Amino acid sequence: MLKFKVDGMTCGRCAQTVTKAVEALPSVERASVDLTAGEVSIEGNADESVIRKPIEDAGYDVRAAA
Ligand SMILES: [Cu+2]
Repeated sequence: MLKFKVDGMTCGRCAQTVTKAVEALPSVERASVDLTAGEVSIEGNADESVIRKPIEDAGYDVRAAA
């Protein structure tokens, strides 16, 4: 499992947007957002470079792998 710190997620709608954006990747089985921690957890074998783009395209900042 991969975890990323993502900036800018403030509510359930943000969480849903990020989850959907990441789950649209074929290499991602499941994504979940922890709003309190500002983290996105990803199951699957996607790597960081692939995950980054859809999250940033959705308007959020990927800070680092958590
Ligand atoms: Cu929001």
